[in-house]
Amino acid sequence: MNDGVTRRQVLLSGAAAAAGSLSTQLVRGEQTGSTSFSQHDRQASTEPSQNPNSKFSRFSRYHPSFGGPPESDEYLGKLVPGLRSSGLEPVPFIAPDLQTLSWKMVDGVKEFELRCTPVKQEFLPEKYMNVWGFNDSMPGPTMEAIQGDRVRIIVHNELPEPTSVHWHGLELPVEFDGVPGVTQHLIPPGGTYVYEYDLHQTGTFFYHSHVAMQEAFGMVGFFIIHPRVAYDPPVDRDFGLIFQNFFIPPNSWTADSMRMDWNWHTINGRSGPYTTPLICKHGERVRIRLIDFSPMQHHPIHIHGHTFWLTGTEGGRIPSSGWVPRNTTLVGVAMAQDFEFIAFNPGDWTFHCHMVHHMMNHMVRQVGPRIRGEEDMSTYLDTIPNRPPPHPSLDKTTFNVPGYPQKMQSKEMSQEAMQKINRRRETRGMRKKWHEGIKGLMTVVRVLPEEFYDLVMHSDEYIPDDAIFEAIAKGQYRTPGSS
Ligand SMILES: [Cu+2]
Repeated sequence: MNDGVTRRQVLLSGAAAAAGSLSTQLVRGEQTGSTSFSQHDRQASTEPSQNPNSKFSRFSRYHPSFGGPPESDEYLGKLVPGLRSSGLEPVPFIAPDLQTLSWKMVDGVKEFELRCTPVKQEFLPEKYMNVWGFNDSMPGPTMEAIQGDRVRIIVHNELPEPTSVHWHGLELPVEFDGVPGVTQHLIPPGGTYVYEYDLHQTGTFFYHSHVAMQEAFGMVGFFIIHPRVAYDPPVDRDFGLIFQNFFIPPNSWTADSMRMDWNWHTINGRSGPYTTPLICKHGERVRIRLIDFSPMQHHPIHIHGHTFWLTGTEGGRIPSSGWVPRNTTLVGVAMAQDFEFIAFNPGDWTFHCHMVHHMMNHMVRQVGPRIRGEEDMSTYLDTIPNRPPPHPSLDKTTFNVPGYPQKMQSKEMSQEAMQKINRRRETRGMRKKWHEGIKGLMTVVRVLPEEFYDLVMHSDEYIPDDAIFEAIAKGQYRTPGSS
């Protein structure tokens, strides 16, 4: 589209972007007569917020908007549909940074294969932690099925100890429930067990080892069961995130599942800022499904700039009469919750657990003899007024600040590692220092006007740091329906 190209030229004028001065005049000029929505989206969209006859005329999908009174369907966007039509099959489920498990149809049964494996999981660039998972991934790959399917899951145990797999929340025959002793023998190392059952539910479920310490070591994965026809109101995006905690000592790369304290936090196997942002288009209806699979910690999950509706739990879809508007909701251990909202507010919005100890990485207390070379406790106590200096390898400024955890003492990141964080497509055009505010159980939801979405996600053109953020902050984007 010509006007799209013009728009890119504007955005890509690096000097202007760096100076934070995208030309408002140019952008306004371009808006006149502009139709940057693709044909597809125009067909899919019913533009209810722009249609005076629509029952959602009081809620705008493109601006912060109250909608009608609390009893109305449009209150805070409650039942406002996405840009997609009703009556279609569900949109693809996306769990950022995780693979989807493939299946093959065998005699009318969807057949999956899961391997229980030790995993070197890259929590942060070049920081490979020793945990356990499935198919060399922690969390394991996402299983997707459709209500009414019959599934067969062939589980191979490639761990050095016995295991079994439980299908969390599924109403299945007892012999396939995966509980050692109670419903089956443990699967020995090298062994295989086959689970097979029908799915009559829909919702956000998950599979996990039913050996407690293996659960604490990361053995979990999504098991999404879709309805044949997407729920109303239809969403345009369907994201999934699994939140977990681990304790990994300062000089170790191996999770310690015995600890009842936690200093590393992952979303789909990565710690902020390595968590990949969730990208959606301005005006879309978005679902985020969230599982807490931490060993012991609950997570108050918070979104910025929007209000979401709590539309589902690990028990399935909540009738809309029971939906609750929130910006923070507590997700307890082994619970799932589905949030839906209209992405009416363009920008880069933080989405995170609000526990302060979960908003950082590798928290360690930098006091005591542990960091002071060969010193033992008695030497340390004898020299309290004049403590020996830290071990040379730990003699960094950050160590002078006890309990200052954000700096990731002894596990600081190289230039190359930082590039791995900042050179992902999904981060293009964010503020240069965005990663400083994203740690531990934090990620970003990017609500991008259509033309910026295409630029970020579908072009390989250079986008200067700050450019997208600045353009949005200055209102230099086209809002559909306005002129
Ligand atoms: Cu938390």
